[in-house]
Amino acid sequence: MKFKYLLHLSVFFSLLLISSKILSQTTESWQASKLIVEKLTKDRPEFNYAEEKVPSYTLPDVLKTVDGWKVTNPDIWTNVRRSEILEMFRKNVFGRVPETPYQKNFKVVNIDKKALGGAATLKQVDITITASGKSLVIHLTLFTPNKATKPSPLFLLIDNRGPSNTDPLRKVKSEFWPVEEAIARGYGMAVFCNSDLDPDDFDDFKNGIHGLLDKTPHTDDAWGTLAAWAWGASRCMDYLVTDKSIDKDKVAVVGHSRGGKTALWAGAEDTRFSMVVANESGAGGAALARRRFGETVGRINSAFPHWFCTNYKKYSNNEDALPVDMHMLLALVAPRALYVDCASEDLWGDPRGCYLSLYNAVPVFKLLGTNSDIQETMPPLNKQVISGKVAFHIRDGVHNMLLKDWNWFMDFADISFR
Ligand code: GTR
Repeated sequence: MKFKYLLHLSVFFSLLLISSKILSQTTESWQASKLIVEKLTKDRPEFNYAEEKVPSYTLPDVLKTVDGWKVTNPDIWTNVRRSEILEMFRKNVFGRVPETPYQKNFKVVNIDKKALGGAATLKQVDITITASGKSLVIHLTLFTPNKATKPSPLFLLIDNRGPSNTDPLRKVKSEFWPVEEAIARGYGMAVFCNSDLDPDDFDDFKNGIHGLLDKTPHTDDAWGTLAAWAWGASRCMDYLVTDKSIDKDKVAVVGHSRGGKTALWAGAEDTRFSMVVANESGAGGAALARRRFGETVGRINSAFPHWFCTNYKKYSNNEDALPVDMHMLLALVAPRALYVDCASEDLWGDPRGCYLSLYNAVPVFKLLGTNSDIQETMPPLNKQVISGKVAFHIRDGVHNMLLKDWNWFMDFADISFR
């Protein structure tokens, strides 16, 4: 009897503990788990995962021109400051697109008007780029909802994971590109593979689009691989604006991790994208470089020497010398819609650095009249924050892009594209 009573009591207290833990996760500002910090620090002691070890830093003022003028109205932003910042990112971070002329051709190579059991139309479009006597094909796959009575809003994914995640025949389904769910919610879904533009390896810029467009010698501000992928997103957009089933004013560019960095740069360079979704984009994406938390400028430059322009290497272990930080990249999306999100176990990608970057970009969204305002403290785990044209969440779990994330992106698009 006494034993049974004690058993009940212990079950009761365990339940209480679990529910209070769940409650605190859903109501308290997110904090990195101590266990994960310890584990990651042990695995990679040369990198910092501890908040208290973040060095003090000063961010460049996003709303002050190079000549020291305060940006007090949308005109000064649009006509002066935005171009200054874009130029600094071209010169120092992602690199400049060469001005080599090229031809472009679209060819719809397959149409299935009864895809997904009749719910969608599938189109496969070859976008051929020709220059210097060579050509390259970007294979764009596109689903649009058949029940639509007007052109559909659309998500264009930059696929950095390979075609098994984006099967046009839908035999293999992946949460990374949840076409069925998006179609059911009235969204078109398009995808292209980043490697169509440029294989993800360092070969001194010979292969991919570099082989067609690059001038020699490869200058210190010439584009790297991320900029080449972003350029590919724009060539897909060139086709999308011609397709009557798509609302060209409601196209979101989406990317995960290295694809997230790319999506941000695509949105900065090409204002036809009316929304940018940067999923766990980390270093070289949304995360503030000056925090040196998780992946650093030095590490990304040595592990992926082809991603950025050569000038970016000057800032390896020298972050304070950067004339920009990543809040300024996010600001380049304003006043269009911007979604930044992170995963709680992905400390390599510095979730807090991504959030603070968004927080420090918000003054530009505000200046441009988008009614955006977010707190400096991070929201709780799994709690989406939407304010005007900016949105954020930190999802529980590891580095990935899941249906849960996509549902939040679509919730934001439902409001933003209304
Ligand atoms: C990592 C890299 C990150 C991120 C990631 C990914 O190895 O350090 O910056 O881009 O790859 O793309 O999955």
